[in-house]
Amino acid sequence: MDKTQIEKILSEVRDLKCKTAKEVEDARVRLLGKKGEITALFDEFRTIAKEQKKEFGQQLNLLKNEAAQKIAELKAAASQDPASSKPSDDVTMPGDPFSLGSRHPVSIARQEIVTIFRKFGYDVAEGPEIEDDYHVFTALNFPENHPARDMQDTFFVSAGHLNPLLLRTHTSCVQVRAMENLPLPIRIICPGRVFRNEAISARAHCIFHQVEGLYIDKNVTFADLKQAILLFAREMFGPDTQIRMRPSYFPFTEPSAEVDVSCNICHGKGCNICKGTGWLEILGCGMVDPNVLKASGIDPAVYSGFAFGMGIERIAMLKWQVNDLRHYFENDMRFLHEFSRCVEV
Ligand code: 2NL
Repeated sequence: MDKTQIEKILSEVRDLKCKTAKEVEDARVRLLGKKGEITALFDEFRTIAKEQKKEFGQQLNLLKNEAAQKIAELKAAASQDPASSKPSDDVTMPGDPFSLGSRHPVSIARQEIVTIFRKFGYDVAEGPEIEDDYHVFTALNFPENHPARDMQDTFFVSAGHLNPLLLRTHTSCVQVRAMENLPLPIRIICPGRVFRNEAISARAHCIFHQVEGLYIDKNVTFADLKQAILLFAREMFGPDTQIRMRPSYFPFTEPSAEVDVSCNICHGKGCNICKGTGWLEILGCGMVDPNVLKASGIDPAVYSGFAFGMGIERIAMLKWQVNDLRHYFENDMRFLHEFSRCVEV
């Protein structure tokens, strides 16, 4: 046994570099394994003279400890390196499945409403969300001092001049532009987002969605309106659905009505959804006011028409018995996933 042999292995240990876990294991076997270089030195140590044992014993122990520590360090480093070790994954395996998103319930309801009216021969019209005062209020026969024109009810984008810009409070403005620009007869529905300056609650939100409809032709009567609404209600809520109309008031229609459908949950017996009445309000409607036709250049002596408007969130609440409007705006995944199996038409 000689010193240089021990020093040579020691410097080898200090310079040792391994990339992979396999290289580390090979080095461990070569140095410290049963037939390893350091193990062999320990075997030789047993045979040397007593007086040499102290000196070589210390050096051998140092070498063994340093080698073991170095191997441990290299092993830890190699296991953190993703490129190391094990064979790569089987690239021919099928990928992890990822779940498809689903449509938002408001989107499903809108699509259903639109599809029903398309079947009746209505076209879909869309328009800007930022509108001017004329197309949202003046052309729709809103009196100059109507509260909807107030800052309290409407979000203004620019104020202080004659025709300020604002966020539309209904989609009727799209229909006004259609009356100005399209040839008669007109039969359209206008789905879209609308904005009202309201406190957020279970029943109201400052942003919501509407579908409005408009039909203008010669000899359009209130009977046509009633039949259109009845057919829509039966497509939307089931073939046994009944409707009733209650007199109402809107600046843009005369006469005006609010429409209820028979409660499809208790079938008239009375439940907490219909508050014991057996009826649920779904929309407002009426015959287009002659002033509204005139404002857009249509002669009310020749043409007449009906119009209606409904809140999509409200229809969706009734259809799926959702009791708080805010669910539709919070996008809680647990709520949205409830609609992943809803079939679209
Ligand atoms: C409701 C009531 C309604 C209309 C909207 C309309 C549009 C034109 C002319 C006349 Cl261009 N009317 N739209 C008519 C009656 C009612 O909406 O409760 N909406 C949520």
